[in-house]
Amino acid sequence: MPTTQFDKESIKQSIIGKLQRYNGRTLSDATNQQIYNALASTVRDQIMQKWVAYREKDKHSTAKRLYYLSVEFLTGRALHCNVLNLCSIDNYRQAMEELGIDWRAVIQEEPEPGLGNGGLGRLAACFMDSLASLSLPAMGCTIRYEYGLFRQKILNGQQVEVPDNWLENGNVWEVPAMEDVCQVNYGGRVETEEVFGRTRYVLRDYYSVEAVPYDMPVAGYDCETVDTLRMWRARSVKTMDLHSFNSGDYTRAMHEQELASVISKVLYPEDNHYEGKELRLKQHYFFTSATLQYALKDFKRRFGNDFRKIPEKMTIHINDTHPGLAIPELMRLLMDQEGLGWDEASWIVQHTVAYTNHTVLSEALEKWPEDMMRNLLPRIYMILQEINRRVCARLADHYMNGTDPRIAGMAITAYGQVHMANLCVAMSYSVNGVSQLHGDILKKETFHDYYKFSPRKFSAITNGITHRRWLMGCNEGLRDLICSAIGDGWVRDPEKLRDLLPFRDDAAFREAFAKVKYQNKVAFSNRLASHQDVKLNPDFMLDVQAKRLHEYKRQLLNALHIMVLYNRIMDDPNYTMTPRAFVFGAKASPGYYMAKQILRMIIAISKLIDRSPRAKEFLQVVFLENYCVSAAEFLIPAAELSEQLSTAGKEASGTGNMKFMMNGAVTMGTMDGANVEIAEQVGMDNIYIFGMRADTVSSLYREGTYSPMHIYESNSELRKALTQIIDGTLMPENPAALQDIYHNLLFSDPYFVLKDFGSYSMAQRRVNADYQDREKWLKMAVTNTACSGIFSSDRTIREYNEKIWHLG
Ligand code: 26W
Repeated sequence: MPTTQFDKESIKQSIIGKLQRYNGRTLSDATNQQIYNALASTVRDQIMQKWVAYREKDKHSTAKRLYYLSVEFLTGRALHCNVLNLCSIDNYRQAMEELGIDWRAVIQEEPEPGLGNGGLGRLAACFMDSLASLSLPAMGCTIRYEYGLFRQKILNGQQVEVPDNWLENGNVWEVPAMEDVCQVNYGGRVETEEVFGRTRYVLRDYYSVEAVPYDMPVAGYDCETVDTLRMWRARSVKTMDLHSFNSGDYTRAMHEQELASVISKVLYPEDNHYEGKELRLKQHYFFTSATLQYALKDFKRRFGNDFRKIPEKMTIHINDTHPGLAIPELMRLLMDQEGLGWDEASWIVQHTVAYTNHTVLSEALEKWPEDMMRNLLPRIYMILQEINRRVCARLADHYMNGTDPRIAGMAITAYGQVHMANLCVAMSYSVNGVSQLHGDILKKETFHDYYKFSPRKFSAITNGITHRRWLMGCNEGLRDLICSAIGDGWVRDPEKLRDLLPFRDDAAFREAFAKVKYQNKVAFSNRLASHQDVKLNPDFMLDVQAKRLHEYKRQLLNALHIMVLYNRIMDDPNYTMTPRAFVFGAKASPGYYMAKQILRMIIAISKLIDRSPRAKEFLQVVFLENYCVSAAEFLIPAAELSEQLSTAGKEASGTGNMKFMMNGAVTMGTMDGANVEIAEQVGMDNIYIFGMRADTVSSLYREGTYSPMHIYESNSELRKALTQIIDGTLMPENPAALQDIYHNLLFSDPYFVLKDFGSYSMAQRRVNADYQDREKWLKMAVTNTACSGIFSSDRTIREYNEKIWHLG
């Protein structure tokens, strides 16, 4: 079937027609937002044609399907990438030009769906793009949050959170699928019934919430596949209590409605820190149950009641433990609804569910209070207890000792808590880490005892990013330059980017590469000027750390180093250095006190430098407000140095590191997560590696002998920078404001900031010198882009499919 294409003329007609019909406007008096809507719904029309055709074919397919469950999908704006994947960029661009519309301005009108916190959610979005582009049958499943991650404002040097009402002007891309509305039940009590000699479990006195699916098409690149991202919205089962309404009690009538809809009201702004909040548990069960009800319904439509075939026909992939209730929920549906026995249901689950772990930080591992689970989901809790009983019995057998201490560590319910990671490891057929190092840590530490028990379950699949959004979409200058050098084979096979390697030695190519980078810096600095009233000098080297604010990611290492540079400049009138602009992009969880302190410190440093004409000659610090996918699309193509500073062993993979690399930034990083593999790809000459290795960190933790005070005493530059946190240099109007950072570093330093500082500062000296050598630096930059192909999520998805899913 030929790809459905809209030619330039029909695009123009469609936009003008839509403006007239929906807005009663002509082009000349339409706002950019109205034009965006007309343009986006034209693109949508084009996708819908493909979607209908694809779904018609898919309906009759007997192929295995993937359900990818994730509490976050950080998709970013859809318009540009959709047009890119439809291979229609030129048609749309020309149509817009002939209509006199500024394409770049109009695409900025799209509200960004911020339905994720960071890495985990963005990974899920990259995966959807790759799944569709590789023509694999998949449905992404999540919650349709009315409010996404908060928007960040900086007021008086501090973060202020503003609600993200992304649906305010409607969402062009979604379509409700009313035929799949279903109910999710909470509370009540479990009763048993004897039916034909079998015990049946029935839930009584529960309350229900209705789950309404909204589908977003995910069009693959240059192919017929259009997969679906299904987002569930919660609403009350009773549409309205008419009696209360008629008797004038409007508030009571509305009450029910509102209670139900809170479930899909807002995304929790937590990243790598778990809190046992009941609403979060409700959210997790809500979209997991709705998804499984649908998956089972679809299975029955295709294969009838031959449930033993489930593992052959679908994989339920759980993105971290958040959708882990898929395990007891699938058992519940198979036993209570379909009448299967425990052994059969449990066999099916253990061959259908696959689990990816994304973090080893203990404060991030989900453990739900047993009481909460019992009250909110009594039948699910019963099933969890029975799973636990059987798992522990098997372990006792295996260890030939029912009191072996390892059993408590592996149990699903223990010490009044439900341990979600143990549940997922025990009951999934596959457990994977997201980088090679992370996979090893899971085996050696986090899940060591489970690994010994069933080693073949465990694997490592290194994360990836979609090169369509993160190179072709956001860096058109570089895309065109690459195509002019090596053709466009890399678009389908990104590992062909390696063909760029010989161009390192081509001076003209290097200069063209530098020119693209410079233009991207100018574009980024223009965006900054219009969003934040900050003037960034594009002639400064652009050094970027953009990621969630977290102690383990060590923005503090960067901040302290800037203070040291500031002091060198201020203390020595003859000192010079390569002028550098440090850009930070980071949101802090609203309740994470230390993260907010660190954010304040960075802004204080920025102001300190601004006050000093001498420091300003060499340094600039910019805090980029509201770091999000759209901001990243401007920032990353402009970056020259990528800061990846996590304490080794703590960052499961990182994916920002890959985006920077692909866009020609050189990495400054520890041997952590995927940095290790980036180093392998580019070679040690094209990366700056510093700091302790993961094994050293882990023995330091075990020994417990680390004393940051020693380092404070022996390193005078560091000592001075630390003192300036509290002596009024940074915070003249309130010197004590940041004292908790100071104390934390000096008396505890749980992430070894001081320990790694010396090594970091040495590596930064090398950066400073190397950047002066233009030829050397550009060779490194080109090498990074050339070696980045392996980090395309197409490679990641192929690996998942070969090792875990076996779709199609
Ligand atoms: C329950 C609170 C909570 C919320 C989110 C705990 C943990 C999370 C996520 C698992 C945190 C996360 O996003 N992890 C990141 O996942 C990326 C994708 O695999 C990795 O690249 C990052 O290293 C990892 O921090």
